[in-house]
Amino acid sequence: MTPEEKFTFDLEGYLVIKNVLTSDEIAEMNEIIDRGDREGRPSLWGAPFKKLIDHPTILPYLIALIGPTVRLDHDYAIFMSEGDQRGRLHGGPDVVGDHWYKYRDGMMRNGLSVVTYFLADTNAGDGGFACIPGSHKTNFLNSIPAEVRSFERPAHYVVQPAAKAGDVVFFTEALVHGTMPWRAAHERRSLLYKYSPGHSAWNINYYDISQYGELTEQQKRMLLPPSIGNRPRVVEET
Ligand SMILES: O=C(O)CCC(=O)C(=O)O
Repeated sequence: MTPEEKFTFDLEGYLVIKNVLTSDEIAEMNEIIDRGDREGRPSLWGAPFKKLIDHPTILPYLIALIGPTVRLDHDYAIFMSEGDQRGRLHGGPDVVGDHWYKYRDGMMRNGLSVVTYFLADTNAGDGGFACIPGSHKTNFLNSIPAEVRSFERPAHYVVQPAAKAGDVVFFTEALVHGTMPWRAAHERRSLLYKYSPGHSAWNINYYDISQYGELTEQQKRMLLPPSIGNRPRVVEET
């Protein structure tokens, strides 16, 4: 992570990481989705999706923000057509649970965090992922009005980041976030790969690596169930 990315993540609780996927990769994934793979875990939809478990551009962010024991907790896709609605604003730093953000001695750490791959453009005003920048550090989580949480009343502190196909939004679940109604004529296509520190789990269902065919040693480490004693470290390729 660059110093400016560290500054921005600490300040806002999310990052837009540009051009993570190539146009060939986006086209290949969209073709597989067009052929009908739209249900369940995207990581099981074939090689291009399996690669996202430990994408080399994203791995340094996972290690810097979640730590070297990072594990994939769960993954799913969001598809939305014009007029579709989903979840209101939720998340935020919680006292119990796995939504947390900490800083100490130059190190940032997070509980459950999300890597969202955009397979279609999301322009300003299209809807989809929205958040309250900086709310991962709020002390007044319960003061967000219900009508702002439900997007019935716009508020200047709620933003909907624009991202192009191939970009990634990385955010901590300690950030207040949700899904604005989708307003664009084209389909929203997002893949959400959600990671936790090695000692924790959000999802009760752990990965069964026998479903995945061939996996690299790194991918196997990242699909391990939660534990911390002697857990193998995830490493960046050199
Ligand atoms: O990308 C979105 O629409 C929001 C996803 C969400 O609400 C979540 O990850 O909990």
